[in-house]
Amino acid sequence: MTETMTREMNFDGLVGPTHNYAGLSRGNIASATHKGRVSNPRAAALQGLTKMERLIDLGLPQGVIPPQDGPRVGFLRSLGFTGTDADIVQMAGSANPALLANVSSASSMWTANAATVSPGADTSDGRVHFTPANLISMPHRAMEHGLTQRILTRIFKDETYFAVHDALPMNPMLGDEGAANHNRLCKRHGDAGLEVFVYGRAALSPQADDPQFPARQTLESCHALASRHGLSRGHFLRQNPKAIDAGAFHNDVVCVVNEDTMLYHALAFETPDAMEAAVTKACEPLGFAPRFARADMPIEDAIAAYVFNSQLITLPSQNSGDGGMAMILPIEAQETPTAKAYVDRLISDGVIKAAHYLDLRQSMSNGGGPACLRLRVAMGTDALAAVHPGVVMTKAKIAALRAVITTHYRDRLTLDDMGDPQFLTDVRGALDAITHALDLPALYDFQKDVA
Ligand code: SUG
Repeated sequence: MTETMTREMNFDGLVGPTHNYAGLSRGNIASATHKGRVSNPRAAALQGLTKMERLIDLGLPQGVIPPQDGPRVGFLRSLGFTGTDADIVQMAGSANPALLANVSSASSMWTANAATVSPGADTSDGRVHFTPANLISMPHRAMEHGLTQRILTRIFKDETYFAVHDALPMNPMLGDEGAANHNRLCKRHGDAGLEVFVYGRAALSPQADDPQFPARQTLESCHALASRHGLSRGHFLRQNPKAIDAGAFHNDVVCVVNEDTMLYHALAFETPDAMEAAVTKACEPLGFAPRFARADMPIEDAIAAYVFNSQLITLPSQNSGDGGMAMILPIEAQETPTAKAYVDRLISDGVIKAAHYLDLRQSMSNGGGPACLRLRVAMGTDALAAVHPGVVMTKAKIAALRAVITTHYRDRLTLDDMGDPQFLTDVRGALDAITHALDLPALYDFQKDVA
């Protein structure tokens, strides 16, 4: 029997040409703080590509997920706007700039929110299961799941290995933010794991201390995900309302897991000792004990530095197997003394071998760090070979996308620009070039309309 090796592949969201700062996400401090700033979509996308390239250089498989199209003219049409696409964006821009900002967001770049992914080692039919997140808590994000599903179905279309579900119903009881509130503990990526779902509130059993800021993920959605993915082991933890009110709008702002290791802030969960004991017990049947590295730096530092919103990755070793772990962090973590000290301690304690600090400031200013920008998919060799080759990143593809971005993306964008018909033309030119580079023809509705 041939042994298939399982590897984790990160699928990063390519930052879209409409990347802007509209202050759309209540409870996300960076989004609120940078509202109205001039953005630089070109720099944002190039920063993202540099991160993808670093992962390739470290020997990890890397994929990309194309941006969504904005402004979403079809959505505006459904609200009663009529005329040509150019008329519609212009009219929406003068009638309701806030609406236009919402339909123009490039928020699909944060692919940790694209879907919840359960690898085949955990599911009853052995396939990798994906549920696109409905993102119902934020109007600008609730528009993503339809196209997300279309994209995932094109990338993971081989039903021998992959099952792409519909998003959960658009009901506030089922608020779902995807992988940002989902972790997986296992010995090695290919082994059966404990899928840990982290919810902000139980929609049907509200509690007196539920947070003031939106608690986007519900317990009800976590149960539904575990059940439709056919999981043998699921564990459900409540986010600490104090963490949400301090700005941890997703659990991945204060916690990161890779294989048997969990790094987290002391305020991420209500009772950290009880959490560690319960999770350890739940891992017993899997034959390993998780390692925890809890940090008690001020929560404000953790949120400003996004130190837990890092990628914790397993490095390949020269002779197959385990080459230890590394972290991909935002540069803000290096600039925040308490966060830097925590990472240094992880190195000296042997938890990680190396820390890579990257400039992702354009995305960070909207509350999106390294972990937000990627969707993790653990797959065996055969499934990996079935991934749509157009989205598998190589040095050549990085170079091709850099050229597209340098040619087509603006280096300065304001909210007023969203209603400019020339901007719509420019955006569509960029998206055409991207779908060409990724071999994903007729992906967007505007490409289908042109017969
Ligand atoms: O949903 N920001 C995103 C950031 C998502 C981060 N993802 C993870 N933590 N996994 C959000 O709040 C801001 C857009 C704006 O304000 O223009 C925004 O949508």
